[in-house]
Amino acid sequence: MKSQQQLRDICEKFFIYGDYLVATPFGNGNINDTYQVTYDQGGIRLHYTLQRVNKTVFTEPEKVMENVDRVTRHMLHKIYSSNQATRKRTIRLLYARTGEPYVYDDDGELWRAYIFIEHARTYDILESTDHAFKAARTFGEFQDDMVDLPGPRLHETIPNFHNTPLRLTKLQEAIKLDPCDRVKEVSEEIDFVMARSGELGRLVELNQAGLLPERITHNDTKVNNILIDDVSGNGICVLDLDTVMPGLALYDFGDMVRSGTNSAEEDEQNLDRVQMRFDMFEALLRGYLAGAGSFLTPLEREELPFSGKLISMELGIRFLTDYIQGDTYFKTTRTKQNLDRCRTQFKLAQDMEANFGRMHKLLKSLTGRPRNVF
Ligand code: GN1
Ligand code: MG
Repeated sequence: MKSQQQLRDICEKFFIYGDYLVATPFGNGNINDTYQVTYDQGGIRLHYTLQRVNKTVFTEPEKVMENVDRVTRHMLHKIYSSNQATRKRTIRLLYARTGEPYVYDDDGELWRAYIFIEHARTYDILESTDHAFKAARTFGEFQDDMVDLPGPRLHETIPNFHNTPLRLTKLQEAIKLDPCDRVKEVSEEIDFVMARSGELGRLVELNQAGLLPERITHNDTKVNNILIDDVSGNGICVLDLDTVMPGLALYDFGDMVRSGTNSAEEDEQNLDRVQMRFDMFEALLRGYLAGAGSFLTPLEREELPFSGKLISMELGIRFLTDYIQGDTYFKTTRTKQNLDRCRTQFKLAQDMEANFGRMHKLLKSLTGRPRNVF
């Protein structure tokens, strides 16, 4: 944890008008450290977001920042060229005295700062179907905005991030090593994964076969990565752009379904509370098609229901691997938190299996009709 003096020193490296007052921890991301910083400018309090990029997870943080800089500038350009009232604000990086959109602290850690967007917040659990629709539409619009991002290809900030079969291989390696003697506690979870191992490669294989296109995707479309306007309830912009890179659109939709249909917290311990909410699925599907419908191919549409289950399995596998390895990747605040997180994901995957036919029926009813559906 950094002291106020250290945080102030970091902030001073950026061009920020006024006097530093205080920095307070902000949000509940699993990877980076985030602060809200308050400045006094001529008697008025202004806020900024300050973030330390986790260099264990992002081993080439300058490449992350090059991507984020290009993507945020492109989003700004889209706002200028669009007249939609819901899209007046977006995240904007501050530039440092060096001219770069980041600074380094004395420990060699990379920090960035954003202008803070006021009267807006994020939600861990979707509160209404209207909220779900708007969140998914905002993610869909983001993908749509990225369709014409000028080249070159973005950096892969975490290679193979959504390569689900490789995530399975990593789990199997962790099971073999069993460094913390935890494998004996998780045999049920391992069986659950192995019973579904045959379908984990489905989207990656379709991509390799040239049937699913690579796009620029967000790759972390948890619903709390959408900023919602306090007054209108509209999605303002997407947050957490570290993993924006080449990827498959379906993993983005899947992660919305995984996080947005969940009736409980991601680390809920009482699994009876964890349910896949079908009404939220419907709203997410409608919202996503409203934002991204113009470019999705027929096969991408067809695989939308499967994508939610696939990424619930993938993330469950990642949480399980981290638990077996001794909780070294995802931040934890209590023991077994990663195991609880894994179990919620598998419960959701199971619910989605049970609802698969219904999801497809809904999809057909929405995409089967030629026009004015969304
Ligand atoms: C991490 O930082 P955060 O909480 O937005 C993770 C995602 C997971 C998510 C699960 C770079 O995202 O992949 O889906 O936790 N990000 C990275 O809550 O691994
Ligand atoms: Mg986040």
